[in-house]
Amino acid sequence: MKKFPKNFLWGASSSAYQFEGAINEGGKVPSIMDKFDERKSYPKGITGFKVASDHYNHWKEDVALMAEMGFKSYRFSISWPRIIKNIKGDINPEGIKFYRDLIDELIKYNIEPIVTIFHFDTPSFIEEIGGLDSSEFSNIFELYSKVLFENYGSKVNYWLTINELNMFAFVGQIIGVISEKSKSTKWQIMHNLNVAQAKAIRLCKKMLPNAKIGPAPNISSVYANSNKPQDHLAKLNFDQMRNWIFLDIVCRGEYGTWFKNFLKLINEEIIITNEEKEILKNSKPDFIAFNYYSTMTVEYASSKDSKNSLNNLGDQQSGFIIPGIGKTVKNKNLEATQFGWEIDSIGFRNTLREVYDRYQLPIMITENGIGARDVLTDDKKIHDDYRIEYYQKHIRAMSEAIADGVEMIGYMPWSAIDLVSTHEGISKRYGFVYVNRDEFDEKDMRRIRKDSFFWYKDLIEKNGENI
Ligand code: BGP
Repeated sequence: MKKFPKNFLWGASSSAYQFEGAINEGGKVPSIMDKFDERKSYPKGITGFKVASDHYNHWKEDVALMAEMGFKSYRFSISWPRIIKNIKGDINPEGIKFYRDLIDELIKYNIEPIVTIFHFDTPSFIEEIGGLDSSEFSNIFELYSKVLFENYGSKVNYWLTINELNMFAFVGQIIGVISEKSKSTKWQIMHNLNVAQAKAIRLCKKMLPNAKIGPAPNISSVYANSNKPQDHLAKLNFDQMRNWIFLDIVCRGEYGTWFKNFLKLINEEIIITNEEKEILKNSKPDFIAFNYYSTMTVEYASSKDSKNSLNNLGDQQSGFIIPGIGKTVKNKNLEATQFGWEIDSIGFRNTLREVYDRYQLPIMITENGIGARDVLTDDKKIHDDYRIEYYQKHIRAMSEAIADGVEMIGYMPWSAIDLVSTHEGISKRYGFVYVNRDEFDEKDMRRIRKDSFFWYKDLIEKNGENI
């Protein structure tokens, strides 16, 4: 095993719409996420994002808890609809102040702020130009990025462009990031997002030459379900579709031949202008951030195999069938969480290795973690030994990847403090800190340190040497 670098960024993550609540406070305008209850695909019987963990009103206390754990970094997103009021780009000073105070508070504790520009919460005013479907989207996104760079550029050294751009394409409907009214194909939307990302990178380099910026997709190794050659081919295809096309476009500046052939196979076309090609070619990131939860296992699916289900209603790893290419299957060698996500710590090492071998850029982990139904005991404790075990295995795997030669900057698992899941409510908890509320009973929102809180604090203190 190899030691973690001296300035390794230990910390954790969150996203604005899942954590802040206060959807109508502080001059914030609506986002696509605020309208979760109008969405057909949003499950009934679970809470939405109106109140979430009320971080908007608990941010000082929340940062103090992060500092107590010894965080070196905190990855959070800025809520676009809290910063920009309308399609003209008018700025909301209260929103600017909220994140300025948050960033200052983090810096006060020597916690490096790692800012995601856009994490799923598209402002509703974007609908006025046709939403993510519009080729105008990237310009509006660039203007918003400019406001962030102007206001926080002197204090933020690490920027992340768009959270899980690849998951917009695959599970966009279930997470709710792609409007149910959307007319474009998901691949056109994906392209619009890639252009928006490239414009933000280009602008960051121009305005903040000392800052670093990277993408933050959800990446995972793909396994073939058997050693049949056609299953291996399915693996290669899913690798491309799920992972590499999204990293190739940002790191290498163009879509590979595989992707062009794939679009023909599924009878889809995307419009790419020459100007966009130029921008994509000249906007390379400084590092790769990615989110890792599990791996994917696939086998070949013949062209007669059921109908195309790229419109997945499963999750990041399951529920896909593409006739002539392959389909996802359960991996019998892996155990799963209470929510059915397979747990694969060796897969984490494998994924780190693959990404580093392919792009040779430093890596930051911006999500990893276990969603569980934590139980608050009578003496007000949470004995989340399963979470500790999950982290132990994954952090050990990461140290082994470092020994393999992977260059790592930091580890920010999901999530710092409990927050609301994308579509499974507050009962699917991820935090080191428990938030005392249920799906519909908001109780007192008290923050309670879980067992994993003390474990992680100790690990950070020892810079991971006790793993
Ligand atoms: C990632 C998202 C997060 C987050 C996490 C856990 O895909 O970037 O926003 O919520 O997954 O997923 P879920 O909330 O569905 O359990």
